[in-house]
Amino acid sequence: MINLEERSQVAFGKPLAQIGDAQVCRLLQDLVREHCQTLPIMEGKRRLYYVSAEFLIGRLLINDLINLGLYDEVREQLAQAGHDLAAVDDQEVEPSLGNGGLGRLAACFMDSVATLGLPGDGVGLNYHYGLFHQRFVDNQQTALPDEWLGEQDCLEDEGKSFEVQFGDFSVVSHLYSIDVPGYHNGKRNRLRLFDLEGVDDSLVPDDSIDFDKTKVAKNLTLFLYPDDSDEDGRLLRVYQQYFMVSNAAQLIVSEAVERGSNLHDLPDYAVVQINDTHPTMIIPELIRILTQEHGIDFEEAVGIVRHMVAYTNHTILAEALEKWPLEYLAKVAPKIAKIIELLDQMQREEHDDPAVAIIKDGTVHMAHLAIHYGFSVNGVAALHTKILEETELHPFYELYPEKFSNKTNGITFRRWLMGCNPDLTSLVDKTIGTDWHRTADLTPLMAHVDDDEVLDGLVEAKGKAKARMREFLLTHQGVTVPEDAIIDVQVKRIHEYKRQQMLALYLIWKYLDIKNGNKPARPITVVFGGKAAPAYTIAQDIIHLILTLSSWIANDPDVAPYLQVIMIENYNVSAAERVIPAADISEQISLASKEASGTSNMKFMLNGAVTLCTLDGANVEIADLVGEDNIYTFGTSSREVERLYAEGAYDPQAYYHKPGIKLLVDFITNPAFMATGNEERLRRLHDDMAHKDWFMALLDLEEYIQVKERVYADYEDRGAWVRKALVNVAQAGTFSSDRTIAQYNEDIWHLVPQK
Ligand code: HBZ
Repeated sequence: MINLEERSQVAFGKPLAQIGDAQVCRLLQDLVREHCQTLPIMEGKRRLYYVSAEFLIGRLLINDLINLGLYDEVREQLAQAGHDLAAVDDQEVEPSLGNGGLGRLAACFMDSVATLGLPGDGVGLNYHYGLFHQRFVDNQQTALPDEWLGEQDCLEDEGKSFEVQFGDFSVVSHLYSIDVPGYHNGKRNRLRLFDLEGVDDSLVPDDSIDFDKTKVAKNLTLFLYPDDSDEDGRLLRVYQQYFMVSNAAQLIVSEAVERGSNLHDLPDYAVVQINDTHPTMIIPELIRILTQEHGIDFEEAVGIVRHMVAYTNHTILAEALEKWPLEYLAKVAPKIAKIIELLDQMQREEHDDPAVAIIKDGTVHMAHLAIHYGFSVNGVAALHTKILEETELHPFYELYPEKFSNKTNGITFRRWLMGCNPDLTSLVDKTIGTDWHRTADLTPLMAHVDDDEVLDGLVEAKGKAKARMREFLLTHQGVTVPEDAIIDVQVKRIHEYKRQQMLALYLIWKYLDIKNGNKPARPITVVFGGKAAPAYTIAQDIIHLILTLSSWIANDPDVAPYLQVIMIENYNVSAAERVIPAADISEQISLASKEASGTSNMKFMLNGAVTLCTLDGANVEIADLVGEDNIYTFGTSSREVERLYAEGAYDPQAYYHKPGIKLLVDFITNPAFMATGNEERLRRLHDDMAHKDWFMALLDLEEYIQVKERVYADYEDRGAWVRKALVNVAQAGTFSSDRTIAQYNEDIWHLVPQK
């Protein structure tokens, strides 16, 4: 059917065997685009619009080949011509449209929505320089513009534009889209990204992400999450959010009208899922359009919108719950500010509880707006939803119990097993057949947990994945990982609640233990990866500690042969696809109650890593599924953590002064160590840990050290370990995003799947 040889001749006048990886990549991108264009767009009277500030989609090529059913054939034809698909894939520049878990979740969801044949698109912004490109200089993070767009041609011009009216000026948008083909179903949806007409890339210097934040009419779609540590930055975020939702709302209304809506029946035509609070202003914006542009009266418009918008909460951290001064909204979008005031008044007439007010002291609580005027609120793991209902959002739960539900997150197995781990995929296929490609049911593997052939196969597949990771780390940043090393990984955004600093303290302990002559049975390689928000000082300090420790250990000949610390530079989806398949240990060590779900925990499990975790987020569900023999759990319970916060009862000093802990924390400021790093950063981090430790790393540290030692020891019982790994793979099916999306559709969206 496909003939890459011929395509190579036509495009480059050379046989396939004689063109380079970059040219092969171009051939395949053209192939994928042609195939996508022949697929009809999913149809349906009622459509989903999944509105999100982020879509962390990763490279597209392999996922698209899999979904289009071209993967095996392409791989074979390439192999015959001496090309390796993974090397070709490395030529693709990864789009930079997301930041962390929330953005990656949106990408997995788009894949699953298309795969289940549901008519629904993602709607967001086309950031020219994305989040930022992370570089390490002097063991510190520097942030550079991520110039992904220049080298991309995955964007299709939809030829649509809308005007967006701000308080003092107006701008025009332009709509682009990226195809999202369903898995083997011959249909597609789209990720639809609005850009700013007249956006000015020249505002951004080559070597930094500082730019003039006041030139709003030219900078709106330059960066995701521009620095909000000053007022210009915060205002810019509000401008961006309004630009996003005004475009989304205009798109939704115009498409509904095209499909026959008279707007009084708009909820029969569209459902809007808002990914966290960033798109909340779509509520007043839809009301504005219905009332001011289509003459529907205010109360009816409110009623219409109330049946359209559903909100997903991704965090209980107070500082991440968006609140904007009403005066910002009044400046950016005065009509929207007015409507929010009216909605606030209406709400106050119904309930006079200040805890559920939308506007308090001149500040707009975006989540409150979303809950009162949306029809659905969901958390992203069972524990998280329970905390929302019982604690964080309890007053709302009392008012509207019927709006609340849990939708435990999931991941697409197309990318996170079939795409990134070909050897494990073929082992699973050989062992249980290929039904799981559709159903995600891997439990038939449970019949093989004592089957030596399968267990040996798993060891072999892990070995090959490790070889690919070693190759990646060597070319990406010139580090050599020992062949027989145990691979222990914590990759995620850098945040105090995720407690990368606790793993760093363990590493200090291990370093000292090895110095004292206790040599591990085999080399240990601990891999970190993640970006820190440029304005988040302590997170930058944590990166600096990790990088300084990494060099310190590498330069100590007594320890280096046994312990290695690597921090991946510019950790992104592509790096995740290399590292996760290779992991033996999955570090999920957030302070219990703080990680809403986590999704890398699911990816690691699916790829046969064993989880070392606190009982937080979806870890709780993983532990229930695999059973206590196949997971390592530790740490203070979420209930106890909540009590400590409520009573102000945690005193880090009490832990810091324990001799075993003080030794580790003080290592950070010992003069010899500090001389190899940045004194200011290390002192600040030391003092923060000793005196504040807001996320209680010291509280769980001793138990963490004990459990980690047990994990490494257990790893040496290779038979028992590999069995654990297989149980983890076998039980991962629950975490398919196809399951999650089926639940969203069943309980919230009610879309009719296309046959
Ligand atoms: O969403 C993450 C949660 O931390 C994680 O536990 C969960 O698995 C994942 C998917 O549900 N949350 C985020 O990634 N949140 C953000 O990145 C964020 C960014 C800017 C904000 C607020 C949140 O203003």
